Amino acid sequence: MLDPKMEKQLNQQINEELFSSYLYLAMSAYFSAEGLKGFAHWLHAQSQEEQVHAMKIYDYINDHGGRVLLQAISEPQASYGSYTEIFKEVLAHEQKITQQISGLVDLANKLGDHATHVFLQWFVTEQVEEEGSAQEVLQRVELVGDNGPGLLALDREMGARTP
Ligand code: OFO
Repeated sequence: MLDPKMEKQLNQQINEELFSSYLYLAMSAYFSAEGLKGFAHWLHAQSQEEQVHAMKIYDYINDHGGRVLLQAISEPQASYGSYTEIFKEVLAHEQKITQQISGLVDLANKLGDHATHVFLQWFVTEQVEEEGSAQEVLQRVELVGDNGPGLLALDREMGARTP
């Protein structure tokens, strides 16, 4: 049986993961409109991964006698000043999620909730990967800057992302 405090925070994290999905989908739509299909594809795949994250928590709450309560998802930003700004936002967002996951781990420790502590380890590891890939893309986008051919080459590379 989940402690009510843990249940509340896990429900909040479902919302954060779904917002992440929505945010990356909005960014994907932005790149589609810009004609950069590779970046759009990369962010679309990222958006889908976030739904998987949300569903992992959803299933965990249900499997542990908790109650899933879905909340409204905030509207994501629709336009950006530059491509660099988008990936700075992706990295900052992932860093925020990492902090939230750490907060959940701290709460699980405080409550002596070993099952949730173990469950959250997957997310701890995943966040290292998520921050790493956001950082890598940001560095490349910064490197390429306004260089058209460089941007198109990077777009092709981004389009090759597999789930
Ligand atoms: Fe991109 O992070 Fe989910 O958890």
